[in-house]
Amino acid sequence: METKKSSSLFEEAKKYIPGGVNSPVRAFKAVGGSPLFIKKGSGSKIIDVDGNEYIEYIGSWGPHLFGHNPPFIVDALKQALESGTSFGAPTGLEVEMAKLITGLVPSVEMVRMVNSGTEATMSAIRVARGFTGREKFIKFEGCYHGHADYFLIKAGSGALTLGIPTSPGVTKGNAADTLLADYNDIESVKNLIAQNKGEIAAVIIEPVAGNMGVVKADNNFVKQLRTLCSEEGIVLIFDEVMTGFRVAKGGAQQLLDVKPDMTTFGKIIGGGLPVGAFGGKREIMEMVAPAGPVYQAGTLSGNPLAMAAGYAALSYIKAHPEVYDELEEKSSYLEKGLKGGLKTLNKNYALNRVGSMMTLFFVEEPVNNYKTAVKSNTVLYGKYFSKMLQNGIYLAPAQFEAAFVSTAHTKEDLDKTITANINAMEQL
Ligand code: KE4
Repeated sequence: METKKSSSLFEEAKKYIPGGVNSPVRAFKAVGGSPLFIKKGSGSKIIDVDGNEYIEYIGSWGPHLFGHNPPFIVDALKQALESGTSFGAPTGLEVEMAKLITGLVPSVEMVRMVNSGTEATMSAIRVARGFTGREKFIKFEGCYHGHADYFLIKAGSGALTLGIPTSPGVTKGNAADTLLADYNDIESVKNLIAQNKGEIAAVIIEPVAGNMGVVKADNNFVKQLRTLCSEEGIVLIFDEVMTGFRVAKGGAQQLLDVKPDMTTFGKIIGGGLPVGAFGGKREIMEMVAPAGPVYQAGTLSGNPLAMAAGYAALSYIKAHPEVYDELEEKSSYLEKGLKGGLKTLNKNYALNRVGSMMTLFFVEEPVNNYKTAVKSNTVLYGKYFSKMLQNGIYLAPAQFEAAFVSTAHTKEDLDKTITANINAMEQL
């Protein structure tokens, strides 16, 4: 597999961009070698600058529920472009987008658009603090909520991958208000609440974790979390940046049948363009400027181009809820095929899947929290990743990420992946 052009581009990139990439997890640091520079995406495929084609499961880390360049999103963008890219003034499409999101996710009565998942989560924490008058918040080890200072404490995703789950540059003051609980462990939450009685503004959780690899939240755990937050006047925030419109039309909160007080979104709601959002109960969201005193702003928030792509994506979901049946059928087919391969090779690695997001952990025990996830053999994962790449399958270049199936993946793609998995595993 020729990758000369990618390698020379990477050398050039490192002169001008920290680590040669605009987001750390893209740098292949966790899997070795240098990253592939992508020229084109189409459906379930991407083509790198050396002309190699891959069946890919990153989907831009989640946004591409329908694969690359679905015609209905491309057409919406082309049309929007004719009228201008951004006005810094309200547009009708933003109202339609807000109505669409609040219509699809019942717990969200009002919503504010932003430009990334990080903006969404950091804003949600600020609003929860403003609403409660409290300062501390609880996050869970291994969950990643973007790169705002106070989240980078035992964070997942790239922070975990690069072994900097608690980042330099985060001040003691910032870290002091971040309380850490264990995923799926309600006692760890109860203890923190008891030790910080009346001081906790919010609990923020990935209701299906995707950033320590995919880890399901136990339904009973989440229901107890809901009860605890209601009893203590704590704002329960579901970070659905990854799971929103991914695992179900109504997100993970629909699967769990638990209503959070606030929800954060990203990825899919941008249809491939930079969009995030936070929303929730009216009484909480009315705190947000200019309606209320909690300031939050953004030059390009709700811009017409991003709204056009996001609105096209969510409108398609609303009109075709059967996409989730298709995604479930394809994803369970892939899961069964991968597990079948592992079985024939007598490997009992953990494979966690929720809907069309899944992770194969290189550890032979169940993975249900951070402590079990980090037992994974990341060196072996790196070798596996490279073998899969040589077999034309592009997975997440890091063990602590999710793989995403899109509606564009065909049965042929899935069968090729299942075969490549056996070939790669045999060579480890
Ligand atoms: P962004 O700021 O990257 O748009 O969103 C941050 C974020 C917030 N919450 C959850 C649950 C997330 O998964 C993310 C971002 N996810 C990672 C992938 N694991 C983004 C990939 C990257 O950092 O390049």
